[in-house]
Amino acid sequence: MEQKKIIQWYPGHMAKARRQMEENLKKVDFVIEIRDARIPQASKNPMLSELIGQKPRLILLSKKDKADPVYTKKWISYLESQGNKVLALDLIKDNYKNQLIQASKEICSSFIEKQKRRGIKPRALRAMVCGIPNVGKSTFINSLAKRKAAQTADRPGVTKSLQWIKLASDLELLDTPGVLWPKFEDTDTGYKLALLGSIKDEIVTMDELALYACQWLMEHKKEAIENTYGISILSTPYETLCEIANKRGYISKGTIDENRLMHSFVREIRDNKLGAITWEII
Ligand SMILES: Nc1nc2c(ncn2[C@@H]2O[C@H](COP(=O)(O)OP(=O)(O)OP(=O)(O)O)[C@@H](O)[C@H]2O)c(=O)[nH]1
Ligand SMILES: [Mg+2]
Repeated sequence: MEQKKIIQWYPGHMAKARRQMEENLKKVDFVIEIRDARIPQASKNPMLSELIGQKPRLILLSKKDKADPVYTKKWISYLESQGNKVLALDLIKDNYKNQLIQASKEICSSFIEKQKRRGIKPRALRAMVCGIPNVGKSTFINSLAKRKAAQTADRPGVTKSLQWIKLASDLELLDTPGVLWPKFEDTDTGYKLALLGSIKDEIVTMDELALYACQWLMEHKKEAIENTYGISILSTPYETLCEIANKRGYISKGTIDENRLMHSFVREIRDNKLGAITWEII
């Protein structure tokens, strides 16, 4: 395997996204931070804590259906032990509106109490959704809004009015999610983000991803490979992948069709053909 490289990717609109996020944050009582349940640490938004300051935060672990349930439990306990309110969800299939309203009231309880003490009728709580690319922000908003929430046009000179989605008399969501980028603290984080789709495929090659994923699975979950492909792992990721190619018949003109092999291995991981896997062991 070639030398691991550090993945560097800082899109130009990051500063703009941050500014927008700061503006929107002023208008909400709390933040719903979506992370991918398969990589709860790597899919974290490093700037968020600094940006939200003292505002309460609800961590939503998305794609629960694609993560290993044993590790999802462990991650929830860990994040809760750090003082967070956490929900793990399948954002597509679960019906989570009531759970969400309940959790929102819990994390904003002191604010609600304060208003009551002052004799003010508590107004609807306001939240904004944020997270790194591809974690499920739009899926979440659209499913709660029961419609395709309006996408704000990115045209210069147009003042965008904020749109709110009323979920109940006591909870409103800002319909534009905040996107911030993950921090590639180390090479592993970058590979995991790319493997699960939060970094564009052009940044890392399929060969790199397949080799990385195969090595990780050989170290942490070899049965996923062995059971899925009906092979025994070999001593290196490349040899193991070649074994898969032979088994699958990814052969072209007498040699292994590496392109097909690497692409299909990564696609099958993304499609959960190797089972529900959490790529961060806790
Ligand atoms: N299986 C599964 N897929 C999900 C879940 N949530 C979202 N997805 C899928 O993940 C992909 C990304 O979802 P989006 O809602 O577009 O993510 P996003 O955070 O809005 O992404 P950006 O707009 O690129 O920042 C889509 O293909 C969704 O269908 C989930 O809980 N389970
Ligand atoms: Mg989106």
